[in-house]
Amino acid sequence: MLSVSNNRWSLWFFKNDKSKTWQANLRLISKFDTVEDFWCWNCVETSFLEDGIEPMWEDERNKRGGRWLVTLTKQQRRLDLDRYWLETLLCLVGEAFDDYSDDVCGAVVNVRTKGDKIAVWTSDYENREAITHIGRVYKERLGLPVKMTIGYQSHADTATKSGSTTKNKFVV
Ligand code: MGP
Repeated sequence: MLSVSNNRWSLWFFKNDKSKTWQANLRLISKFDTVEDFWCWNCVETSFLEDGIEPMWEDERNKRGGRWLVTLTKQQRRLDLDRYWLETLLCLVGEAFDDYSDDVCGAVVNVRTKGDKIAVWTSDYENREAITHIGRVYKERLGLPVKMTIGYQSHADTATKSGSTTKNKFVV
């Protein structure tokens, strides 16, 4: 739910885990001064990372990691961006990736004139099993067509790329 107090909005998520108390299942996702902030129209980048992880390649949890990258066409900003970003956040807070949720460091949205991007960052580009599971679940949760592929790239490759694209380590 979105709640408001003192003109600040808070986004809360409720995870239905019967083994926990109702209050323990309620999680504060984030606070925003305006609802527009949440939808990121006024900013160029929004990151949603686990507490203690900074949204940069250099962070200890990211430096051997990489990202599942979803690239959007210009038309998709209007059609899909909000929906994809919300679904991405719900995947993270709801630990949608089962036993591999611990590998997930966070998610980042980049709003760019050349085409927006949404990515899920994970901590180790050598964890093939975790990465492919996360990629498959993520693709399904976004409702991407089976024939559309998404790629996983290591941050090391992204940081040292020379051209405009980074080679994929995995594809689903
Ligand atoms: P970007 O903002 O992730 O993508 O990186 P953008 O703007 O779409 O550009 P493109 O390169 O994908 O076409 C833009 C630039 O910001 C990078 O080339 C880096 O110089 C810098 N940068 C981005 N990130 C995520 C990092 C980071 O984690 N660490 C450092 N040091 N620089 C970064």
